[in-house]
Amino acid sequence: MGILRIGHISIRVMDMAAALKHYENVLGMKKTMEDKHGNVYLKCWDEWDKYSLVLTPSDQAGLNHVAYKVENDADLDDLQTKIEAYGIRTTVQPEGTLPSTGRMLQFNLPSGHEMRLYAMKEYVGTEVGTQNPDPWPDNIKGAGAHWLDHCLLMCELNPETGVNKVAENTKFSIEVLDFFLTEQILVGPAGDMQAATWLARTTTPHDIAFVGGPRMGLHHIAFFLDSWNDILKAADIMGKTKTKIDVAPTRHGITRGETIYFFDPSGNRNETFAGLGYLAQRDRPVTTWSEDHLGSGIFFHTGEMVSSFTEVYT
Ligand code: M3P
Ligand code: FE
Repeated sequence: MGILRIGHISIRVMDMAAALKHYENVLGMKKTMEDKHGNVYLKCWDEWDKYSLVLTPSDQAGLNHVAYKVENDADLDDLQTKIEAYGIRTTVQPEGTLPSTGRMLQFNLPSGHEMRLYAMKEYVGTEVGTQNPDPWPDNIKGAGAHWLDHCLLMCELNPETGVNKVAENTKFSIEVLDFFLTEQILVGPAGDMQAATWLARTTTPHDIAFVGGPRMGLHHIAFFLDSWNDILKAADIMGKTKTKIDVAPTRHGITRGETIYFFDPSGNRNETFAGLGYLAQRDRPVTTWSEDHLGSGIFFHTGEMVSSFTEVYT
């Protein structure tokens, strides 16, 4: 079957204690493990595998890698063949390279971002279990995020030189990783340059997204909340905890998601994303946003881009 869903994100943080406090108290994640190198592993209450976020100590913020879970171990061999045939080198990291995790197929997207695929991660169960479960656990902290939802990677885009890593990543993700395109922003004189794309493997509007910018980087990691009311409550928590908000609660035209953007203490951008804007079916026609409607695509209410939003990232 290939890729199932996003599995985890590994990011760098500059102050582990502050980062942990943020992901526990603002997002509501729980620490499940720490390794001998000081890397900290966390999960959300509604997730069943051991971790979805790895924090690694560093003197600089940013992305180490993003990992997606495949259905069967043999998918890793199939995908390795396909990725190599496309002209991208891969390596296989043996089981245990990351704790509680099986072997990982490692490669770089055309944009340079490191991606890993794995089939096995230790099952620990959700906070409510599987036997006559409550709808939510009693010990929810902060926003009580359900799960890691998606990531958005900034990819080099330079119309002058013709470098467009958004388009390259999109082509690779569709042709080799079997993602499907749900939405795109097309810009340029002919309106045919992919400046941003949203792609899915599951039935949510996106499991990964690529946006063009001056350099590659991590734009944000997003965590799922149920409803607009949960978004309001999450913003209340950010106010109470003096969390730096980038964009206060609003709605995306693209994906129809309800959103807040904010930063962890190291400056990694987070998003709380609510509402399954629509059921993303494989045969759904691709939604296109033109350059003159870009602002509405990103922030539907104001229809205006916020410059810091695309200029600041790790
Ligand atoms: C989302 C989303 C950008 C658009 C972001 C959209 C960075 O984060 O979840 O749909 O331009
Ligand atoms: Fe997002």
